[in-house]
Amino acid sequence: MQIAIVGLAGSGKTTVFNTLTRGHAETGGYGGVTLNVGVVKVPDARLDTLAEIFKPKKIVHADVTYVDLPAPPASTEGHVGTEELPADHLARLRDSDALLHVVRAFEDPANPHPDGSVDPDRDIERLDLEFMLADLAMAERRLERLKTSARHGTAAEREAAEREEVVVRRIHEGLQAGSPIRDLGLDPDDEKAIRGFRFLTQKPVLVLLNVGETDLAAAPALVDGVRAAYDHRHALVEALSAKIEMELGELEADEALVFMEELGIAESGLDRVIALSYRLLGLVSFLTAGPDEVRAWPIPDGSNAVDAAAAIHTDLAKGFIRAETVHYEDLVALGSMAEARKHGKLRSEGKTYRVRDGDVLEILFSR
Ligand SMILES: Nc1nc2c(ncn2[C@@H]2O[C@H](COP(=O)(O)OP(=O)(O)OP(=O)(O)O)[C@@H](O)[C@H]2O)c(=O)[nH]1
Ligand SMILES: [Mg+2]
Repeated sequence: MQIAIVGLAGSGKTTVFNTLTRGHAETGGYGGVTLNVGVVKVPDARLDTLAEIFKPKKIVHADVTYVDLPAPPASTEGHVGTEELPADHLARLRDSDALLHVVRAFEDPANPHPDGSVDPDRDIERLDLEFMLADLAMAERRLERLKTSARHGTAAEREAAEREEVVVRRIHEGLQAGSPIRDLGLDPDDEKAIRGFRFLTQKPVLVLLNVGETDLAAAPALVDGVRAAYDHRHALVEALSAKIEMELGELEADEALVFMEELGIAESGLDRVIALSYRLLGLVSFLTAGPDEVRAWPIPDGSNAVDAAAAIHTDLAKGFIRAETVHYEDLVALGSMAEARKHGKLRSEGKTYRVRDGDVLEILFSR
């Protein structure tokens, strides 16, 4: 699973990327052009608790890949800025499963906003518009081509083309009226018909307001205001001080606590952002635990026991017999698999069992 960090130039994308990945990519060159890629472990305290019970050789977290992309050039008459990104950048953007939209909300006289003022609502709208223009151009080209393909091919091909045309036309109309695709409430069949286009405004988005280090106290009110104005589906709004988080990440744990106390902040916002982006991807984690490893496995919410088995290995899905299942809370309360079984908390579930976040599974299968 991959999340693209997007935003206008100088909004703090690379600082956020460094914070998430504990990396040291170069920041501050206004209008950066490099692409940064990093893998982030999803924090999960349950793994540590399970490790105390199972004493495994290793602990494996779920992970998410973050891609830090340069801002797209602004569109002009006849030019769609986003489409003029280098091909590999555009491919990364289209291939991402969700967007982390970084918005400048920090004041810094030494580093003034190029538009003369800090205005998150304006900046959000500007990048959203760029992505809507990119999707609109794609939809227009597609409709043009469908005009011919709807007249050719077999009956089944013509029917598929007609169905696709209905969806693309709806998207086109929505975009022209200023609605991102994520707002249209497309059903799964519609989504399947347009999956190949990897539209940008269809991806779920987490808007991250990058607030100044001295403005943290005002952040909740700012978030509320932006949320109220940003009334979209599959969209979350949060705030973070990227600069503080980056500095915190470079400190030892005890030093970090002192620094946080000085700043008057109770918790690091970083784990929250990672957890939120995980949720944004529609993922939940099931867990496996044994003497070799304790591990979190990401699966789409709604997956069944065979999907979970397949996430581990295709052989487990092919030869699936049943999934011995206990919920994390029950396992920890009872202290061992044997106790969980004794108390009737260890259940045998079949193929169609819908796996819940925090289920500890042991897949039984035949070779
Ligand atoms: N004061 C302050 N400065 C920040 C904050 N976040 C980022 N900056 C500064 O803003 C400048 C731009 O940050 P970057 O992280 O490079 O922004 P970017 O979006 O990656 O920029 P480009 O890649 O050039 O578009 C750098 O000088 C950062 O140090 C913040 O929370 N407070
Ligand atoms: Mg950058």
